[in-house]
Amino acid sequence: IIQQKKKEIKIKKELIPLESFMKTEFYKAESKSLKRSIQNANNIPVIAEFKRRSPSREVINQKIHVIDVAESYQKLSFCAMSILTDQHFFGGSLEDLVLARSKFKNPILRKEFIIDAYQIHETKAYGADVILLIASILSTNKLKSLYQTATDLGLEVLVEIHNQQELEKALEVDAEIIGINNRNLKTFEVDLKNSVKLANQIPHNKIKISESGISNPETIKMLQSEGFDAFLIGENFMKSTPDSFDKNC
Ligand code: IGP
Repeated sequence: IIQQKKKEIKIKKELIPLESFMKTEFYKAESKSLKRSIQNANNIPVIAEFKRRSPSREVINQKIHVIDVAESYQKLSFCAMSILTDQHFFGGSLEDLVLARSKFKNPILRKEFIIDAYQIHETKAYGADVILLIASILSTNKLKSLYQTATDLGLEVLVEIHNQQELEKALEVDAEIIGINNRNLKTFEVDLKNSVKLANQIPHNKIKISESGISNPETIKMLQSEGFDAFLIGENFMKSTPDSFDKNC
């Protein structure tokens, strides 16, 4: 995935200079805070994801339209929406951010393999509010500098971890929002026990998000009792139709 990203970024940098992002309306607008949205939620804080397909599942839902999904997520008043913008592996696009923005009012998280500051300026120009930084694919120094770039632009950062070593990286950059991915990105295996063990080592002042493989209220209750503040859910919604999302809540 990273090799593919590097290639894409190189081509994009030649086609669309970074300066052109700065002229967009979204770039000048204020970004919404995920932290505040989670803290002020009056229901269970859910970050609902839009994802057409993934490397672990070839087809999740190819027919569904991002605008319809954003509208339904808005009606269900989810505290944030996450959008996969990777084309090659997830079938997403940057345009999905703009389309979702027209219907969804709470913060939008750009789910992407971010390895270059260029992608962060791009995120701001396409109207998303939060970026994902995956600790496993970034050195501590790189994580630090990308985190800083995002913060300078007014974007919040969700730092994703899966093990102890990655947690240390997240703490070193003083990440305010830490996501524990229940799914191992290498084996695609979901392990909630691993997540709970890690969560107990995160200081209380951090926002803790549990990501992946969540499909029932019992799991959410258990994770809440272990101190998780919010839940990132994709497939469980995406495998049905927008008018029946509420049944999957
Ligand atoms: C959503 P799920 O199992 O509910 O569809 O998972 C989300 O956590 C998952 O898409 C994800 C992801 C990622 C995808 C978490 N971290 C990093 C791509 C890259």
